[in-house]
Amino acid sequence: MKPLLIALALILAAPLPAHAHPRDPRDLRELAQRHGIKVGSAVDVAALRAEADYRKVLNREFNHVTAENAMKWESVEPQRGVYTWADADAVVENARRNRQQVRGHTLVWHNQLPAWLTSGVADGSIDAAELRSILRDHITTQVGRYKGKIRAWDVVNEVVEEDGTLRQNIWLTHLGPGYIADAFRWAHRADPRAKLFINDYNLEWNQPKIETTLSIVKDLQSQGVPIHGVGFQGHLGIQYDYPGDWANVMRRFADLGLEIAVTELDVRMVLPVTPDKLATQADYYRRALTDCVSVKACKELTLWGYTDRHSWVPGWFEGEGSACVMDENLAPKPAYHALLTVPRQRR
Ligand code: 9MR
Repeated sequence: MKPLLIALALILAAPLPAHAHPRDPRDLRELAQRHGIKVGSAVDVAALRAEADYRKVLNREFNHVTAENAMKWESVEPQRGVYTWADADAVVENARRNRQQVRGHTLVWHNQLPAWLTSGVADGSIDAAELRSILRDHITTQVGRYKGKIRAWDVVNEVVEEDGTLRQNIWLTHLGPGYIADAFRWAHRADPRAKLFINDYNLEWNQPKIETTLSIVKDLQSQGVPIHGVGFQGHLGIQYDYPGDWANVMRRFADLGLEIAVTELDVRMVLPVTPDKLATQADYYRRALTDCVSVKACKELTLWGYTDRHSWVPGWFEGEGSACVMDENLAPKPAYHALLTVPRQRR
């Protein structure tokens, strides 16, 4: 044989490394397809309306979306009885046109409540009985409005403190711990097909929070309350260790029959950005997706925004930023490419 042919034969005969895929996905939609999961992003409605490039990349890359702020109570009912659905509708309508499923965020939370509600509770003009009916109406109205259009709802958000006690919010204080079960029941009544989630941050690693959240889920299940999933927000930072036990934590919830979602993934860093930090960040993103796809019940991984042009991080953590997979110009960062290389798992 001619040397050239020998070389060719050798190349063709060489086995692919075990993890190799014929071709890595081209974008996040293809990545979602490879793994059989949804890959989502939080949506900034102002950007969705005003920025054609933001809109184009959002709709190209993602098959799932969450309104970053537009479905929160202060956004949808800024004055009592005055509903402002335009922004939330815009997210849902854009999703429909672009074959994206939607996570509803969020029905019961302690933040971004309208002032009429918090001040009414504070000055005593809204008593406990009225507060309970206000919450029921809110859930019924909002879930009912989007019936059939929201795949999954974050029904309760951040209801456990870091020390594992129930969060002292207006709901616990005035309605008692039963507000959690009530919220799930009301949401289920308004849209029986929507998947109903409990959602929290630091649940990736915080032991007291994990144990309490597990016992909330078991308690709800034992009462026959419809709860279908747990959301791990996944707000990570490279200055902290990666939560190495995360996949095991996911499995503990999956063992209760819950669907798992990573609902708000981002990986911040202390500025300035360096190539080393970007490489570490890429590794954190890669590991988060790897953890999700190693657990059969993990069906969604959503980024809390996909571009550093619109990220909550710089406004909340002084001196930190660059938490997303694309930069301000929507250029993919190493983290974006790292996600694309995660091999498919048999699960
Ligand atoms: O990203 C959201 C930011 O624009 C808001 O100002 C902030 C107000 O509380 O909420 C941010 O989103 C939060 C989410 O709703 C719940 N988990 C934590 C997120 C980051 O703070």
